[in-house]
Amino acid sequence: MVHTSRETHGVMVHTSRETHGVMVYLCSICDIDNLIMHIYNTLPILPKYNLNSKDEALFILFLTNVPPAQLICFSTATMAQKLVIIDTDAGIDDAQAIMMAVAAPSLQILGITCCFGNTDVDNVCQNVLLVLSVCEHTQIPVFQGAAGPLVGATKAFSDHFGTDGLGDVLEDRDPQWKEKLQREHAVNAMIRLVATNPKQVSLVALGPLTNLALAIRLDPSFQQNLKELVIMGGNMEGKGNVSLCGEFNFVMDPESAFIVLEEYLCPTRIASWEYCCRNKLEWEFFEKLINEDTPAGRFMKMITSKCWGYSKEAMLSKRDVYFGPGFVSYDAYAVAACIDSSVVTESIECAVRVELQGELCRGMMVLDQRNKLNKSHRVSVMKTCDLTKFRQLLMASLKQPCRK
Ligand SMILES: [Ca+2]
Repeated sequence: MVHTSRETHGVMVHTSRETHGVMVYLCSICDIDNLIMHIYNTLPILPKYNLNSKDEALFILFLTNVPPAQLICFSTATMAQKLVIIDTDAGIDDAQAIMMAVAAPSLQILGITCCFGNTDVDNVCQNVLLVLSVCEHTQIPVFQGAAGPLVGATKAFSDHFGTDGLGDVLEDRDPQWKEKLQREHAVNAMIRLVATNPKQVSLVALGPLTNLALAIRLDPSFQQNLKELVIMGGNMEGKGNVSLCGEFNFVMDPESAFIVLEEYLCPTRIASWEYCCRNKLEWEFFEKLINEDTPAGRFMKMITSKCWGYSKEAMLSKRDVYFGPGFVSYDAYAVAACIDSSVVTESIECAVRVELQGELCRGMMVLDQRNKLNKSHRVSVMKTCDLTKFRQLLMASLKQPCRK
């Protein structure tokens, strides 16, 4: 009878092909009256419903003549959601990660802050606006942030995701993009949003950490009011992708990475480059992913179509040398950990520091597993990933647009 199910933080939706019915089980923190209103707003053509019970906050709703696909997509905006700010340098993997975040019913994205990185910050802003447009989540505010690192000139942008960050295949850029940005600077927005929601916001950092370093310089209490920080960046085995020992996000602004890892004392989780690569997925899965026949799927297929970073052949002489063949969507690992901490099955708890000197190691993250640095603050360095759950989150991210 039941052929589809999804479980997310106390919400379970079952639909049956025969009756086109849905059962919604709610945990005790949910506001049932708001949910009923929301279902009516989302599905205004509801023919009828029968409310069976509110006992113990268990709520079963039967609907008829509503396609299951619609039901699977209805919003859980009235649920208790995790508040999130995403800081990004929007390349292709950031686009994937943002899609995953906006698709997750358990997240409420307060804003997306932009930083230089994969491309210049103007392109990053445009890329974020475009991704939100594809997913029909243009209500999420986007803020422009740092255009370069704290110290020194901006390094040449990597062409890993094309010069525009999204694979150099987009022909029609939105001439009105600047008008769609918020006027407030990204760093001010981060400080304001966190101060307004103390100890409630998860900050997910997917690019160079410049905005985060600036935030703590402008407001030293910023990090104290964060619920948690999740970073994609750095390395844990001394293997580098843009330098011998350095990972891209940290190498683009080593001083900012240093400041963040020394001064952010909130709970911190790090998806290093090696973590992502060691938990790579099969290229066959990538093919399945980009062949989702949805606006998001078609968009992802287009932006990866000419990008060597998503080429099985091009990777043979690069990442594969260390880790063997596989497809890696770096930033999505950090968002997945934020959505569901059980996606990470093993972590290393230790102090870390970023090397700022040296010809070979500048920008490298060092793990202090023997506590030689005598740092009291320890972070959680992700080690292994539940790939089944990760695949599910990736697939859900491309089934968009989808109302939350
Ligand atoms: Ca990124």
